[in-house]
Order: sequence, then C-alpha cells, then structure tokens
Amino acid sequence: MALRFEVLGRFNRARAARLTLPHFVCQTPLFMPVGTQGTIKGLTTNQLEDIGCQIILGNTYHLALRPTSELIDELGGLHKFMNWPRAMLTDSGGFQMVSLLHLADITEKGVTFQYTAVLVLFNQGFIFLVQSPVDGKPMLLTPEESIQIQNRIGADIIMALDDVVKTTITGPRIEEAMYRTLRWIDRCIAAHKKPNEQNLFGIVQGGLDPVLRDICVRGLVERNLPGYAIGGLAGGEDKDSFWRVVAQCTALLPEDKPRYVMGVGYPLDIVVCSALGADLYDCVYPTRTARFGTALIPEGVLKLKHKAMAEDTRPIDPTCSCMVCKNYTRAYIHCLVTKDAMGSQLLSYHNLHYMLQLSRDLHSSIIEERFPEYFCPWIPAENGKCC
Ligand code: PRF
Ligand code: ZN
Repeated sequence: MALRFEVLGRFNRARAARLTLPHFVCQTPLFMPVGTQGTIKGLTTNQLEDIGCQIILGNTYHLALRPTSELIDELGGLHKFMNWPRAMLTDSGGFQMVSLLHLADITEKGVTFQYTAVLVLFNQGFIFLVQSPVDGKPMLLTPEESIQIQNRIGADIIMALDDVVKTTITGPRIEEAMYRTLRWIDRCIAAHKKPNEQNLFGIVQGGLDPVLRDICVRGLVERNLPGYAIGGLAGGEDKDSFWRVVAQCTALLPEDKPRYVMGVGYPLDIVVCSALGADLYDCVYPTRTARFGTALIPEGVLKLKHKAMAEDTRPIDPTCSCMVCKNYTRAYIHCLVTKDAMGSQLLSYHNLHYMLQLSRDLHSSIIEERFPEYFCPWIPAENGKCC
C-alpha cells in the first residue's frame, strides 16, 4: 500500500483525516478539482497551489488519446509533464467513454467504442457528424489496459475499471454491472504493476438497490484495497436516494481506509456526504458553472451575466479571501464574462477556492469539535430543524 490514512477527529460518522500519498499529505474531507486534458481549465498549477489545492483528478480516457500515455511515461509521468508537484488521482476511463461517447458498448472484455453519430446544427439544419477515435480504429478499453495506462500516467491513486450504469434505469442491467465490476476488480489487481507507488481504489456499484450495494461493498472489502469509491451516483437520482446509498456504503466500508464519492458535487452534497463519513469528492461543476458565468457564494450562486451586476462594485463574495475577490468587482467580471477567457478564468479561480475553503472548514469544524454548528445551517429549513 502506498498510502497512510489517519483519522484525526470525528463527530458521529463524520471524520477529519490525514491522507499521506506519495506526492502530498492531504487533509480530508477534500474536494479534488477535475483536470481533463492534464490541466484544470483556466488555472495554472501555481494558482492551484495558491488556493490550497492538494490533489487533482485526471482522466485516463482523454490522456490516452492525447498526448498518449506512452508519451507521458517517456517524458517522466504526468506530474512532471504538467508541472504539478502535489497528489493526483486518475479515473479509469470507462465512465468517460460511456458518458461522452454515446455509442460506447460494454462487454465482458471491456468498454468498446466504434463510432459516434452526433446531430449538430449546421446552416439552419441538422446534420450527422461521425466522431471516431483519433486513429479511426475501434477502441477497446479493458481493465488490464486501463491499469496499464494509469501505471504509465503515474498518479498517486488509480481507479479500477467499472461498469457504470445510470441510477435512473432499473432491471437486470444494474445487477449485471455490479457483478461485472466485481469480476473486473480482480483483473485490475492482477494488472497493477506499481502497488508500492500507486494506490488502486475499487468502486462500489449496484445502483439504488441496497442488496446489490451490500454484495459489492463486501466483495471489494475482501480484496483489502487501499481505498474505496462509491460510484454510479450523481446521475439524476433524487437526493434522498443518493444520500441513502452513501450512508449504507460508508457504514459497511472499513473505518481505516479513505472513501471517495465519485462525481460529487454540489457544496450541500459534500457537506452531507462528509457527515455520513465520506472523505473525497470530485466534480466538474465549479469550473463548468464558472464558464457559464456563475459564481459559488455562501448564499448559493451568483449569476455574473445578470444585468444587475453591470454597475455592482462589490467583490463576488465580500467574505471571500481569494485573489479574485480581493482585486476585482462584480461589474468588471460581468463585463468580461462571455467576451474574454479571463472572465471564466477568474470565476474558476474563485469557485475552486470556494470548494477548497469548504473542505478546510469541514476538516477544522470536525477537529475543533464544532461540526454540528457548522453542519446545521446547511440543511434547508423545509426539512425541519436540524438539531
Ligand atoms: N465510475 C467512474 N467514474 C465516475 C463515476 C463512476 O461511477 C461517477 C459517478 N457517476 C463519476 N465518475 N469510474
Ligand atoms: Zn473569491
């Protein structure tokens, strides 16, 4: 195992921990910004360090296509290639293939992809564009290949290839995907060549079915992996079902290993999942919403495109200590947004700072034994008084 996980404080199921990885010592609960092509869109790695980012996420699928994992390996690994000295996690690629390439197909061998037809608006009408992988050949991502690519990229945490299905579908496909994910974990473990340098995390699948989730958690825990992820969520199910699955999985997962809820999320979800005993999160939301002109603030969101911002000389969030809020007005960002890349860069910087400050606040409120006071104001009043 190439990690150490030490719980430093608790409140009921919530924990604050120190996660020691080969490239960095992280404090949890922790949000991991997503960098698809070896960059967090719009931010330099120095800026990421300035806002206290401890670990970033990269995507195997995108990096395997360009610049290719062979080249990254040859040039000394992704840390060196992108000039990021701190911790890194790579996702296995299957989920990205299925969610981005609409005709990807999953078989026992792996995730296959022939071509994708995309309907696009062109000259007042729709046309079909056929998207193919870079070299035009059909692509097959097997568990072995995903691990080999991730071994070359060199992240501190690598993810098993899983069979992901939307939680909003029902029927035997959910069960098939869960059992396939369990079969694939053994192929991933066997293919993993760097267990002393990189930590392979298993992913719990099973949709919203508590029996399937139970089988999957127990199966993965038997393999004694360095950490576990809860997958298949944040795909359109209601919050109640989503939180119920997280609560069930965290109750069954070992206390002394990190727990990562994939694709989450919104600030409220991170707070609730942390209360339920989860530690790590990732989501494109803060940077994607920034590119649409939206800032995250303690009251919710602030839409910088709105005409009410045009003459507003306040910072995005007067209580925020980030470089953007110290230096720029809402009026200035309103003027830039949609017109210049700097608009979305400033908003991405603020939004990621917000998510990382949220992570630090969760950690310190647990350590300083004031988690209930921190947690309760997050719970919407319509759910009744929290405590
Ligand atoms: N599996 C993988 N990556 C993911 C997810 C998953 O279930 C999610 C949740 N839908 C986000 N990213 N491998
Ligand atoms: Zn700010």
